Amino acid sequence: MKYSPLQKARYEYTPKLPEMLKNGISEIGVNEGAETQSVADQDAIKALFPNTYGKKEITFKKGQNTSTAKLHKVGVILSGGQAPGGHNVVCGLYDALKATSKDNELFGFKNGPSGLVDDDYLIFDDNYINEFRNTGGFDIIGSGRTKLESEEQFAVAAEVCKKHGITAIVIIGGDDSNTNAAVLAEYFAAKETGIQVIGCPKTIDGDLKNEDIEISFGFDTATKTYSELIGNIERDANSAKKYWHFIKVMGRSASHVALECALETQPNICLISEEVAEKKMSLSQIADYIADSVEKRAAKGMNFGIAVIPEGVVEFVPEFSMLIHEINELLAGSKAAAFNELPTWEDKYTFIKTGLSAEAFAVIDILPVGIQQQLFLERDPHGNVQVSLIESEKLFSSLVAAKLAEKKANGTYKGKFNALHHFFGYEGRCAFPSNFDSDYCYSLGYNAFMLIQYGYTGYLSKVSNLSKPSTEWVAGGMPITKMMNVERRHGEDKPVIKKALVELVGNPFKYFEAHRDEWAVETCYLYPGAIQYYGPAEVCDIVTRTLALEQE
Ligand code: FBP
Repeated sequence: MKYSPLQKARYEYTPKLPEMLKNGISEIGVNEGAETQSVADQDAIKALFPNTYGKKEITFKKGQNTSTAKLHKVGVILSGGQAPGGHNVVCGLYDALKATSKDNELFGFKNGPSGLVDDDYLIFDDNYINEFRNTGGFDIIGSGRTKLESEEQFAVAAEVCKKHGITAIVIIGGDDSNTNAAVLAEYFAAKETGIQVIGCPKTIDGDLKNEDIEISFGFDTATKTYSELIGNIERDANSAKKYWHFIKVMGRSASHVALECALETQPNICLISEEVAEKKMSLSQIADYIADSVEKRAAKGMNFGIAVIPEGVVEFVPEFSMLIHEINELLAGSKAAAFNELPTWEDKYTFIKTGLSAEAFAVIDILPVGIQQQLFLERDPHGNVQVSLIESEKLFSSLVAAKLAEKKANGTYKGKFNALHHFFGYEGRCAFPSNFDSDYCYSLGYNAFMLIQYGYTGYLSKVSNLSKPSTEWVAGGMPITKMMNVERRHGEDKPVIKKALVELVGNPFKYFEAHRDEWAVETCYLYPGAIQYYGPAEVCDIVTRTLALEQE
């Protein structure tokens, strides 16, 4: 069998478009709104983007298409981690392009932004693209994490575009990739290349959002996939009644994924990195918080539970950040070689003890040996600790076990604690996109072409009013510079799109906060089940709890 039954069925699914994009290209008019300003640091951003700053907000409407007809050759790039729906962005872009003229062409640059500078591409046709409609993954052209940020790269990109007659590039990526899209758009405009750049908001992490971008695509499907799995584990835990499951979910900088999964499944514990940072929580305090839930549940005869841990949490623990900083210093440059040559872990441990401050060593000392070794042995090519590789689910379960051992010795805890560990990340990034992501992504791609046709550059494709049925969605575009501010990155002040962390005053966190004490002690699990693609709208078209609460 070449295709699974669901894959075949999904090829036939027709993604829904917002009302104003539905009636065909010739009947899509445009409204230009007010001029925009960056969210902060206006003077600095304006000076850095003299050609693309301050442009107007765009909304499409039903009406006469007033753009000037021309042949369009467009290039598309997928950038960064996979997110369900990426294929549909490409399909929407392709369909709009071909609906305008059969002679229009879509180039797919392969394996991420590097494909553009390496001139590595394919040209889409119906047969090729039809195999990817409504499917997960980025395998349609591949993705990559190479950054397009230097003038040399931009000059090569301009040459490649000129060679093929390409006059617009669509970059599908997260906050970093779209920041680079804005810089590229400014470069192309300053050099009068005539090449437009349009971005599309992607990332399962959900941290590319703001007052204009309500949600990045992929978040909906990925969190529904993790929530299904967490719900299944909850049911298993509640059946067997003998394990505490420590479940790490993706989300390196922000905890939107963990929070959404908690809202969907009501686990006993969910850590939120942003809260850990705000309250300056130590590892020991976090372990106490979890151990308290274990103890209270054990007192009620429930020696089982679920703890959801966001991937990036340890970076938000102040003492841990200090430790990482000291390790990076301790092993900087040639010192790493001396460390690597030490024959045994005991020798290395003595080296570490002498090299770190007493405070940093105190943190090391409470970590399980496996994590200690991970910190020192698995470093990136620059010699830095790879925080994302730290198995924080194991770290916290072992800290909790130590706390419980103390409680047992004091006679306050009499339960049993058996921990199991899981990491849900890659499982969700390439799932078949939910109907929401199928529709949203197709609309983003279609809309990106409309922005190109109307001649805009440096814009992010924007589809909003997303908690409503797709007929009420609003399609348009927002200058990327509007989302930017200046931040210190790698020792330099840089114009960047502001990363959206979980807001502790926002509705989703407030809802979680209001319920978590009960969830910590009682068994209040919710079982969301698998994503539904066919059936009644109330099970097929549900938006995330985060989006629904944000738009309440
Ligand atoms: P993007 O920010 O590029 O969308 O990727 C996010 C993510 O899925 C994170 O949640 C995860 O930490 C990371 O990618 C993993 O990256 P890699 O695919 O390089 O292992």
